Amino acid sequence: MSQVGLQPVVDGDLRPATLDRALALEVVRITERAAIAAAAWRGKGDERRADLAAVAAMEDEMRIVNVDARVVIGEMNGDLVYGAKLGTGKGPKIDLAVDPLEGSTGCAKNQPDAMSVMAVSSEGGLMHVPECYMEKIAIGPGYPQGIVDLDRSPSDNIAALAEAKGVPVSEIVACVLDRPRHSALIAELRGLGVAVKLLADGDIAAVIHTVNTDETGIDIYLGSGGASEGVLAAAAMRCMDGQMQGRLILDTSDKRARARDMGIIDPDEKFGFERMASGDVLFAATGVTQGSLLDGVRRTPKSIVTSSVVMRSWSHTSRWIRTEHRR
Ligand code: VTB
Repeated sequence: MSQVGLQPVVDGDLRPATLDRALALEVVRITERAAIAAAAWRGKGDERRADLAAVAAMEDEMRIVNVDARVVIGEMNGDLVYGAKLGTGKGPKIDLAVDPLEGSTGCAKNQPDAMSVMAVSSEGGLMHVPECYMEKIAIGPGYPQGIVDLDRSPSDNIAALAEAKGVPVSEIVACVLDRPRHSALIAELRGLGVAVKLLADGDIAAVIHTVNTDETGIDIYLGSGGASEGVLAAAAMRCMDGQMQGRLILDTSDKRARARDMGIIDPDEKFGFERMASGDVLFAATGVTQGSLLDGVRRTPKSIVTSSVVMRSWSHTSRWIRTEHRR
């Protein structure tokens, strides 16, 4: 069922919808299946097997979906690598960004926030990125456009954000991945009096959390994380309101060459989420371990319960889905 020509009900994306909206449920089925497979490896100390289980489940579930899909953001190797073709091949051409197990370390240690993630777009609607880091900045809705920018210092961005929010800098909460490469950033933020929330993993969820500050307490996401996770977060941001920028860290000639092959000519270019996820987009995630965004997979004697979110850029809807799967 195509919706070309229709208008979104509320405050949505006025570009034509090109994805069948029923696909939203298919995508959730896939992340649910991958999350359940990965959950069997929670706390077993084996990231690789947890990841392989999620990949195999995602790939297997895609076999019966009537789409002609190609992976544009995928795994380093295996069935979900860049360029892999998935689906029955009979339906519409779509592009996929997949992270079957975001936070595999957290899954292996049974720590919070591991989840299975997938974004779908019309063909050409998701940016291709090489395996590298991406500098990221994200804030929620309600601020003037461009109030934060990767070209400004963290201090300037925080000052502008605090002023726009009408609070002292000491009331701003910034989320940053807990990595040695962020020590200068964390010191700068703490020097300003910012409350820094350090993450073990999972910057897709952290970017999403900036959109809902009243519930999460998080005002801003800052720092570098995986480029693939950046595109997936951008797909979620396309479906919500908020601001996000990303810039690839192309610190070797090899990465710059691979980026060029993918159409990124200027290695210093900043990308808004609109550029990283420019098509009609769906974003879905299912919790593996208990998390701040989603509950983890829960097993009862009779069923397996999953918790997911699926978002659509065209209508700007976010559906929170609790599914009971009979054993
Ligand atoms: C982040 C985080 C992911 O990778 O993108 C991070 O969100 C970046 O890589 O959950 P480093 O671990 O090298 O910092 C993950 O941790 C997934 O591996």
